[in-house]
Amino acid sequence: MDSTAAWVKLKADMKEAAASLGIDKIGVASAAPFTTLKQRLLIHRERGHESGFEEPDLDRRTEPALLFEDPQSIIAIAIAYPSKLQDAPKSEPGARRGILSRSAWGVDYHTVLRDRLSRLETWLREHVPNVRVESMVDTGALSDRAVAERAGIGWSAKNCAIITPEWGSWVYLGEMITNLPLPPDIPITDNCGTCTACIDACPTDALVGPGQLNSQRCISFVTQTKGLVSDEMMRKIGNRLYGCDTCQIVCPENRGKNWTHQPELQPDAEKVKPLLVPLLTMGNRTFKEVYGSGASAWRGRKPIQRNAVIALGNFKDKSAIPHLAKVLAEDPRFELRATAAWSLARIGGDDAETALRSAAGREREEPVIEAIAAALASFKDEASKEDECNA
Ligand code: B12
Ligand code: SF4
Ligand code: SF4
Repeated sequence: MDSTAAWVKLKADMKEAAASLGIDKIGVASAAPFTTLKQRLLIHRERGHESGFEEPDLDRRTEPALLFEDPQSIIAIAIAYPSKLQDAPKSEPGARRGILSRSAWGVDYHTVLRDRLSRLETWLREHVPNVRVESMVDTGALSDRAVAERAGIGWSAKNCAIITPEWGSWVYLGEMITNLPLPPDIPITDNCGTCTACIDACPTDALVGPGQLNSQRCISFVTQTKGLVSDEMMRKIGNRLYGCDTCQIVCPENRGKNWTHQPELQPDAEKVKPLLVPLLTMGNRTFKEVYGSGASAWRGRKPIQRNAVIALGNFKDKSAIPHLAKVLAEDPRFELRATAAWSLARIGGDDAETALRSAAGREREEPVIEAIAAALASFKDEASKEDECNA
């Protein structure tokens, strides 16, 4: 195959076949270097706004030719996922629940997109036997959003997401570098206009400008860290166990958009909105059984359990005190014990204070000793406030 018309036809046939391959949107980008993105990524790094989850080599991030011999085009795909939980169990006093972000509902999207990319590869091979491809989803060196933007999948929005006119921003992205000179698509016009709903709604002001995220302040990032979390961030995390959807939920482009046609991506309500107390003592084996096939498991169980401790504190439900006291007394991980101290103080009351005092006598690890001291000091502050009120 060598004439331009033949490549135009192949691309048209591929677009027609996409739905039957389980792909919701497909586009083609040129494989030229992403020069302006490189500048952007440099500024992002200089400002300290990276998360640390990105590929560190900015040349590899922006030059497809460093990843693939003689690249001719990049095929970008998008798969739509659900945004609404049917029959969601209620979070009630004595039975509080946390929530996983929509990006962690159903089977891990990496698995699903890799499957769709491999179907696409098979389809391409049937038409061009000597095709060469290199597929990637999320963990590859390229910026999935920059590729999708260039391939006309959607525009790069103020909340940083790629928004497609058809599916909103509830799409996962993946791509395939190829040796096929497919004609590129045209990028889509930005439709954010004067709207700033996402920037206004972000609980931590992590969106420092349109399309500019300080990842260190993004709740999605913080929920995926393994260490101790600042007091400010713990308050803002609310009951999020993994990820954050706020800047997408408020987006008018997502209004009424909920996609239920990809079978693997449909949520199990009990898993994605689980009871918090049982999570505290969930062993590794059970965690792997329940969450192992989903996208939230990649950092192991510790961040999710720490976030469950935080959520119980934020609910200020006194029935959680004995469970948090047990974490403080018995959990072998200092991050969980220190966080439990914070949560007990946030709930407050005599039982919480007693649990903290008894732990203070036993605890040997410095970060936990400090967390207990800070928690007990907050009781003192409360008591002196009460004195002032009663005076
Ligand atoms: C690191 C990472 C994170 C970090 C940092 C996110 C960020 N915004 O940078 C954290 C952990 C916070 C995160 C969170 C989330 N992530 Co994430 N993440 C990534 C990852 C691995 C790299 C992103 C990256 O390099 N960011 C650096 C920024 C600077 O570059 P970029 O966003 O890639 O590129 C854009 C900018 O450079 C911008 N740009 C270019 N030039 C210029 C110039 C100017 C002046 C400006 C303002 C902007 C600008 O345009 C580019 C295209 O949009 C990608 C997968 C991948 N390999 O690309 C997934 C990815 C971006 N994440 C994704 C998702 C779903 C999420 C969450 C929604 C998950 C959740 N529910 O919690 C949140 C959303 C948070 C948010 N508002 O962005 C999807 C996005 C899908 C979509 N429709 O856009 C991706 C593509 C994974 C995937 N394959 O589907 N993520
Ligand atoms: S994911 Fe949450 S914390 Fe991060 S930018 Fe969006 S609203 Fe803000
Ligand atoms: S909320 Fe408004 S500004 Fe933000 S991404 Fe959606 S349309 Fe754009």
